[in-house]
Amino acid sequence: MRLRVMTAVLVLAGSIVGLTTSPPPYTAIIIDSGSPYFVPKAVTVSTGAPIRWENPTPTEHTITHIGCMEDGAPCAFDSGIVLPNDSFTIPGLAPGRYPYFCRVHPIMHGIVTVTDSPVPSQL
Ligand SMILES: [Cu+2]
Repeated sequence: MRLRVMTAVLVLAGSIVGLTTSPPPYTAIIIDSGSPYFVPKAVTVSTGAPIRWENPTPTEHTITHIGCMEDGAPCAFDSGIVLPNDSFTIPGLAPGRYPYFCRVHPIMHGIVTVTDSPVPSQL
């Protein structure tokens, strides 16, 4: 009897630990076939915080910083083609605003804002 109670307590403790496990160590942006195309369309992250774009659509996309298309502007990130069910992760960025779009579908736009201040987690 006492053993059963102990087992139940351990299982309960284990599930509590499971529930409080920290979220994935990156901010996830999900690519969508319809507007707003990048979900969420605008994200704010801390300096150096990784960002990951996931492509669950049946279509190829890119995640291309606007600067990559402008002469002399810094190109912060350009994924190249991201295949369906694939993803693109960047390790982190310096503070600033990073508008980006999809080369395949230029109507697809999003923006990443990177700040020095701590950012509350976005769920
Ligand atoms: Cu696209």
